[in-house]
Amino acid sequence: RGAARQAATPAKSPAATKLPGLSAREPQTHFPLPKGPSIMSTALGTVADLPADYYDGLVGHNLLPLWPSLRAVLPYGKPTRNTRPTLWKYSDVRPALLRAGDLAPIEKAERRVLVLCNPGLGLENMQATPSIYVGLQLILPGETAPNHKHTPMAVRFVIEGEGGYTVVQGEKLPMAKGDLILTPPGMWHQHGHEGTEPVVWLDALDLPIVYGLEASYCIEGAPQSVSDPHNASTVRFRQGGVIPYASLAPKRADYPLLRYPWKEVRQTLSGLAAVTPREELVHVAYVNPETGQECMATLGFSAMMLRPGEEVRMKRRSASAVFHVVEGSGAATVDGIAMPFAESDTFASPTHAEIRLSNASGKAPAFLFMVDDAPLQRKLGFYETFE
Ligand code: 1HN
Repeated sequence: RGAARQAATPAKSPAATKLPGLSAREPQTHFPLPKGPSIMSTALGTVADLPADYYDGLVGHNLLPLWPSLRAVLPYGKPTRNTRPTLWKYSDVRPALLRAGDLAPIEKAERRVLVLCNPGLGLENMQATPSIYVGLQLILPGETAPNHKHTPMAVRFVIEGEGGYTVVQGEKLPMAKGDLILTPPGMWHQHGHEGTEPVVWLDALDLPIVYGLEASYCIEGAPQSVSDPHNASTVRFRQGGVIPYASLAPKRADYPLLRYPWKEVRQTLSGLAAVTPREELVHVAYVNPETGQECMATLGFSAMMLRPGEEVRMKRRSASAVFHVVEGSGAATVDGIAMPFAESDTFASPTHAEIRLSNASGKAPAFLFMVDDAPLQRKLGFYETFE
């Protein structure tokens, strides 16, 4: 019976196992297929408790019984998490990225990126968390990355170098360290570099979600010309709390602000720190200035300041997250895994994680940028925080 059971395991689709990269993803393996006795099974037991001919007959018709797998897909109390708390040190990534500058000419590569892959999710799936793709992108002086648009949304968070810029729908968005630049779904974007030193930024995309929906694709376009050299962060939304009068009645969900300068965010955090009790996290959210709501539909962006010597426990949340160190050094402990961080390091946290953050310095503040999937979870109706 046991041998028959093994043979009855549904065959993997040949296409799914042969293609490299994201295509190697095998949806069947996202939860364990019933193979034998398992504490995950319901009271009715496992596949081994079924007559072999019955099980084989089901599989032959592309059917499976739910009850042996129910606990696996719907565990009690807390979701199953394969995402591992993972730290990517900039001191490891940077030299490899600079070497890619030689190995991968931008004309051929389109985007020169090293992807931060969570080992718990399978490196080939290019997921930092189940919903969040993160890569570090290098552009060298004089280079341009061609114009395209796609269904996943993207943001850039600048790590180093001056003179880089992105053009989004004709609006030229200069990039300085710590600036957040939005590339909403379906909007044309291309990158350029007018400076003299390498420019590196972090890309965060909802690619795993959109790819999982089998809805990820792009369209190439002719180079954009800059129609708006004044990006909205310097003109229409120069200052938080004061917006163009016409924005009081926004007509539709839109993206009025595509660039959030770090200079302003850092000042805001420093101001907020002065009035935030010691045990509370100094934390701001990037929002749409017209609606006051999250600026993108799926992923959320926020920034936090760890005051000198500060050690905080974050409220446990149902969202997964990626943290990037803008300034300072310290340590993160995620579900008991300690990850000492320095400037420009990046780390991932699974859903429902216990997160502690500490600033190693007693003199200087530390600043972190965070990407999470709380906006999507809220829309799906299950976002939670726990005491
Ligand atoms: C993309 O369009 C960019 O525009 C970077 O710079 C990384 C990763 C996957 C899919 C599209 C970019 C990307 C990407």
